[in-house]
Amino acid sequence: MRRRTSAAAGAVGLTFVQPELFPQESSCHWRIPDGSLNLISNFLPEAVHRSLMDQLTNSIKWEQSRIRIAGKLIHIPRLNAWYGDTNANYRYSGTRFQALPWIDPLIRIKELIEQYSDHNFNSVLANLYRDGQDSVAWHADDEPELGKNPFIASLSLGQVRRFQLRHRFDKSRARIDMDLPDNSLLLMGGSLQHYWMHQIPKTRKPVGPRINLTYRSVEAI
Ligand SMILES: O=C(O)CCC(=O)C(=O)O
Ligand SMILES: [Mn+2]
Repeated sequence: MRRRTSAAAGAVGLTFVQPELFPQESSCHWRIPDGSLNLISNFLPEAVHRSLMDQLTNSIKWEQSRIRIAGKLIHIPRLNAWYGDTNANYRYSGTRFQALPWIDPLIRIKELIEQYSDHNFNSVLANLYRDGQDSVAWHADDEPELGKNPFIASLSLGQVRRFQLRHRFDKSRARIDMDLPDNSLLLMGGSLQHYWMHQIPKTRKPVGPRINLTYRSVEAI
């Protein structure tokens, strides 16, 4: 990763590298076993961030996906869309997603995250949480096409929502709760997807829309 700074509860601050590339951001590294987790605040420069929520709300081809659970097709509680290189297809709970061709804002964000993180991506899963009843249930991003130790970069825009992680095997580990604010970038790497599950729970609070973009690299399998 290019640069990191500052600290928050449960996290440790690291040192600056190349401050000229992302002058506005600050980041914290969560010291957890079995994986790596970094949260960067104010990631995108304001000129890019300013109109992005409206732009993505209007330009992404949002779909209501269905997944099969116990033989039944059910609507997932959010809208989503999968963009990527031509052969970057993805399977999730029995549903196959064919990548839509990249659109300009998604490519520009991809390039900024690649510059920052020193990782490359060939696809992005976009999620739209319309209100507090939209959510994503406990899961890990551990599908075989994501490779052995997937590096996933997750950009949040709009309404702040709670993100939770729990260890899959070590029940003595406390659940981690963090809020993902507008324009924050969560980097998940190492063995995190094998040992930890994550979710965005529903909330009864009156909350506005949130867009989350998870950049990934999928392999043809
Ligand atoms: O919305 C988020 O922050 C997480 C989304 C997520 O975990 C996923 O799409 O796999
Ligand atoms: Mn996930």
